[in-house]
Amino acid sequence: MTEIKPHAAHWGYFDAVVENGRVVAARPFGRDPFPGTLIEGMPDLVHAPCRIDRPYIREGWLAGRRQGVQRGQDRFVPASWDQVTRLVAEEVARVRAEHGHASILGGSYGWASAGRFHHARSQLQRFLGLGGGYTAQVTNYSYGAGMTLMPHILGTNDPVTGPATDWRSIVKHARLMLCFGGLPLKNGLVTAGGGGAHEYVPMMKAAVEAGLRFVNIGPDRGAAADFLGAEWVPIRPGGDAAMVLAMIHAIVAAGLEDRDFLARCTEGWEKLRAYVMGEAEDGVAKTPEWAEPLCEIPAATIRALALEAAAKPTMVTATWSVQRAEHGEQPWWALVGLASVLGGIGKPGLGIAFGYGSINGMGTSRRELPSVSLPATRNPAGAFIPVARVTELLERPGEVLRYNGRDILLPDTRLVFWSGGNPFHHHQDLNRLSRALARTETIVVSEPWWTAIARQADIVLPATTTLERNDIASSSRDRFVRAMHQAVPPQGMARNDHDIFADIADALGYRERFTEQRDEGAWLRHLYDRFRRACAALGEEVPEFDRFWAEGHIEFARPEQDFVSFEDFARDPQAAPLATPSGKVELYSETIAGFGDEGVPGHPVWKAPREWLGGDLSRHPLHLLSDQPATRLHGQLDPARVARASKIQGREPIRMNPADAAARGLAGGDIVRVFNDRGACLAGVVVTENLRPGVVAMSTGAWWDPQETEAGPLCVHGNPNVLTQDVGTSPLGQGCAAQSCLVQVEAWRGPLPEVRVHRPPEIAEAG
Ligand SMILES: Nc1nc2c(c(=O)[nH]1)N[C@H]1C(S)=C(S)[C@@H](COP(=O)(O)OP(=O)(O)OC[C@H]3O[C@@H](n4cnc5c(=O)[nH]c(N)nc54)[C@H](O)[C@@H]3O)O[C@H]1N2
Ligand SMILES: Nc1nc2c(c(=O)[nH]1)N[C@H]1C(S)=C(S)[C@@H](COP(=O)(O)OP(=O)(O)OC[C@H]3O[C@@H](n4cnc5c(=O)[nH]c(N)nc54)[C@H](O)[C@@H]3O)O[C@H]1N2
Ligand SMILES: [Mo]
Repeated sequence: MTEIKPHAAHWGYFDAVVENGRVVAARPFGRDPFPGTLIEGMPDLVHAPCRIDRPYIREGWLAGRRQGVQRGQDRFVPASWDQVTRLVAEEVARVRAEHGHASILGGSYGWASAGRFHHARSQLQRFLGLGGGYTAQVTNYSYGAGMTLMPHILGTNDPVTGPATDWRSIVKHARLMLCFGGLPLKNGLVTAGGGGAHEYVPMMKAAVEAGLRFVNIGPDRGAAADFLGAEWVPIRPGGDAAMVLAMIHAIVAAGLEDRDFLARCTEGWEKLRAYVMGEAEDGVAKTPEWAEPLCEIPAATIRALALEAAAKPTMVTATWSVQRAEHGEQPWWALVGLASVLGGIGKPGLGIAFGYGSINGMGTSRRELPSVSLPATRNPAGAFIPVARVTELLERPGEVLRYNGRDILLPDTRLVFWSGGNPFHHHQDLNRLSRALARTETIVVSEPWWTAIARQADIVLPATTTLERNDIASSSRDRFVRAMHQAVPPQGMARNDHDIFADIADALGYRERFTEQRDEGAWLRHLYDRFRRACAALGEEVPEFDRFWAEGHIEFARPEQDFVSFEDFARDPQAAPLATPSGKVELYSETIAGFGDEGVPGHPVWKAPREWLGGDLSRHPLHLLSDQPATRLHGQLDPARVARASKIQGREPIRMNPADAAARGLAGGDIVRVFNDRGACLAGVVVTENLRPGVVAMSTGAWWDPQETEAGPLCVHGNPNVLTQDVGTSPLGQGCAAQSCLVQVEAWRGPLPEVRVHRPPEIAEAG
C-alpha cells in the first residue's frame, strides 16, 4: 500500500511516499516553482546504515576515564533508555550541585529540524532552563559579526535577517546591482524552518529581463548564475573593505556623493570622509590606486564601478560570507558607507541589504507575520558566550573574553549537551576543539545519526528524524506553513527529543513543568492556536487546526505593496528615526569608539587580516574558502545520494584554478592532501576557471573522519574545518572567521585510506 504524507525539511517542502513502513521517495511540493534535488535524499536519511539504533555509553566513560581524555577512540557500550535517562539526570544534578548551572554548556548551536515543536535545541534549552539554567551561546555562525555591528549603525538587523527590500522593487527601480560575494543560486535551496517556494531563479530572471546589470565582486565567478550575464570582478578574499573605501574615495573626488542624504540621514560622515580622503589618522588617501595592490582589482575598474554606481540607480549587497572573516565587521560597515554616499537607502529598489545571495526568502514578497514556534524559555543562569568562541570557553575557564564592549567571564564547563547541532561540523580548527573538549567530564548528545559529535559523546541518545513524528514547519522567511505528518514509526529505539528530555526532567522532579501536561498532539494544537491568534491580531485569517492539518499547508497571499527598507526613515529622519544613539545611520559610532578595542575604531577602516593572500605565503600559499555546500545542508544529507554523487573517490571536492593545479602537477580527479599547521584533510581535485588564481574552495559538510598518521591527524574525508582558523572576527563581534585561511595542497601519494564515518563506530559487548 502506498501512502503520501505532507512533510518539510529546511531544504524544501515535499510529500513523503511510504510503502510497507518505509519512506521510498520524496515528491516536490506542488506550489514550489524550483524545488531543487536535495529532497530526493530523504529515504537515504531515514533508513541510513549510520542511524543510531539504541542508546550507547562510551566504554571509557563507564570505566571512569572522563576528564582529560581524547574522545573518539573508545568503543560504545549498548545501554537501555532507563540507564541513560538515570545517568544523565544524575550528571545534571551533580554538576549543578558541585559547580553551578553555568558549568553546563547548553548552547547547542545548530539547525536541527524544520519542525518547530520537535526542534531539538529548543527542547534541550527548555529542559535546561526550567532546571535552573546553563551557559548559552548568542549570535550565530552565519552573520555573528554583522549582527553585532548593525544595531550600532542602523539600529536594526533587518537588512541582514529580513525583511529586506523586495526583489520586485529592485526589478522596477534599480539599474545596477553590486554583489559582493555574488548571488550563489545554491544558497537559495535552503530556508531555516523550511520553505514552500524556492524563488531565487524566477526573481533573478525577472531582473535580467528588466535590464538590471549585475556585477559579481568575488573570488568565484560561479557565484553568479550564467543567465545573470554578470561582470566578474575577481577580488582577492578579504580585500573588500579596501575596495569599498576606494569606491567612496572615487565618488567624493568626483564630487558625486549624495550630500543631501549624508547631511539629513547620517551621523559622522565628516570623520569617515576625512579618513577616506587621507585628511585624518594615517594620512593616507584611500584612492583606487591605494586599494589596487590590496584587493588586486585595477584602480581603473574600481573607479569606473564607483562612478557608474553614482550615476545609476544602484542596489548594493554582500553575502554573509564576506563578514565570516577576520575584521569581518569592516567590509559590511564600509558598504553601509558606500550605500550612504550613493544616497539610495530608503528609496524603492535601491540602498543596501546583506544576503540576497545567502538564503532563500531574502527579498521575496510576503507579509511579515508571526511564525509557529516553541516559545523561548528563560535561562536563569544568565551565562553566555558569543557562539563561535566555544573552544576558548573550554580552554580558558575563569578568564575574560571581550565582546561588544563587555567583559564576559568564561565559566568552568563540566557537562556539555548537544541536540540539533554539530560543532564538529560548524566550528573551526577541529583538532583544537577536540583537545579542548577533553577538559569536560561528560558530553551528552542526542542525534539521529552517528555524526562526528555523536562519536565524540559519552552518552549517546538516539533521536527520531522528522519523518517519525508529527510537527509543523514554519519560517519567518517564507509565506507558507506546513503540516508535517508522521510517515513511519520511530526507527530502532529512537525517541523524540521532547520525550527524552521529559523523562530526564521526570527523574529530576520537574516533568510537569516541562511538558505542561501536553503530549505531541496537544502541543501542536497549542502552538498552532497561539500562531492563529497572533495572525488574527494582524487581521490575517488562518484556518483552525484540523483543517490546516488535513489540507497540509497554508499559503499567505503576496502583499500588493513592495516592501522597501528604511523608507519612512529616509523620507523624514526626524519623524521616523533609527534606533541608533543619533537616530541616523552611524558612519561614525561614538559607542563603538568608546569600547576602545584594538582594531575597531569608530568608523569603518581597512585592516589587513593575519591570513590572506597579501600576507606571508612562504609555506601556505593558497587561500581556502569553505563555502556552503550545493549538495546538502551543512553536515545534514552528507550520507544521502546527492552529496555522495558529488564526491571524488569518496572525498570532498576541492576546486582550484588551472594555474594552481598545473603548478602542482595536478589534474581533475586527483586526490590531494590539503594542509596547514592546524591540520590536514584529503580532497578530490576539480579544476575550474571560475576561481581566481591563488584561491581554492571546499564546501563544508563532509563528515569529519580523523585518522592518525605519522604527520598527525588527517581527515580522510575532506572536512575543511580541520584547516580553518579559530579566531574571532574582532573583539566587537567575535564572529566566526572561517574564510580567513591559508593552506598548501599537494598530491596524495600512497594508499587511499577508507572513509569509515558513514558507518556506525565500533560497538562493545553489552555491559
Ligand atoms: N568553515 C566553515 N564552517 C562553517 C561555515 C562556513 O561558512 N565555513 N558556516 C557556518 C554556518 S553559517 C552554520 S549555520 C553552521 C551550521 O552548523 P550546524 O547547524 O551545527 O550543522 P548541521 O549539520 O545542520 O547540524 C545539525 C545537526 O542536527 C542533527 N539533527 C537534525 N534533526 C535532528 C533532530 O530532530 N534531533 C536531534 N537531536 N538532532 C537532529 C543533524 O543530524 C545535524 O548533525 O556551520 C558553520 N560552519
Ligand atoms: N545549499 C545550501 N544552501 C545554504 C546552506 C547550505 O548548507 N547548503 N547554508 C545556509 C546557511 S546556514 C547560511 S548562513 C547561508 C550562508 O550564505 P553565505 O555565507 O553567503 O554563503 P557562502 O557560500 O559561504 O558564500 C557566498 C559567496 O561569498 C564569497 N566570498 C567568500 N569570501 C569572500 C570575500 O572575502 N570577498 C568576497 N567579495 N566574496 C567572498 C564566496 O566565494 C561565495 O561564493 O547559506 C545558507 N544556504
Ligand atoms: Mo548559517
